[in-house]
Amino acid sequence: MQLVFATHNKHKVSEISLLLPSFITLIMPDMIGYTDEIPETGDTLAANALQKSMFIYEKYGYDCFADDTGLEVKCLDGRPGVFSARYAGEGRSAEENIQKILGEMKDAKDRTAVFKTVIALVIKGKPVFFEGNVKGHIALDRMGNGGFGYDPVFVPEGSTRSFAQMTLVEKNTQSHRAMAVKKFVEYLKK
Ligand code: ITT
Repeated sequence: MQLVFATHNKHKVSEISLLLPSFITLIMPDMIGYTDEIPETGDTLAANALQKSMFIYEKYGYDCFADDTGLEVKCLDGRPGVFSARYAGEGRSAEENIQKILGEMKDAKDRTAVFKTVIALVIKGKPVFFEGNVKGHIALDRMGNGGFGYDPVFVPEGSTRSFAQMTLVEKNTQSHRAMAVKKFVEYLKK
């Protein structure tokens, strides 16, 4: 089965590839000639995931899926949430997003947070959604150099290490994305 993964994020591709069974062949947007930005202008993770996968489906006719992810921090009233990619401003780096969160949480006692992923799968134009969540907390400072995005400051519940201090395989045993992908794979197996 061939599926386009509507993303330009290579880290997501590496994580997800390790979790997919061999009957699924991933096609990346550039392999079908699409190298521009994939629009995501919704105000929920589900809306953005659907927008990304529908965009490719409608343009090229391929069955497709997309992942939209957000970090919800309790003491920031759920921010950055759906705006996680551009929290420090349009075009800003992951490092700048991290520094903004750490600055806002300088005096925070409650550092709990949830990482959420929604995957939207579009087969023959019909959407299905899969969600994965992981609870954890925001570290006092960045820890580790692995992973991407907010990984250096997110410590999942039950661990003392951030996602950036874990191997891909370890992150995949407990991450928001892995939880959503497992549900997605179960669905495709049926
Ligand atoms: P797409 O092309 O798939 O849209 P993206 O990087 O824009 O890639 P999202 O909108 O889903 O992806 O991500 C929102 C933000 O959350 C962005 O800043 C990511 O770096 C970050 N993020 C997503 N998944 C993450 C993860 O597993 N660990 C840490 N940060 C993550």
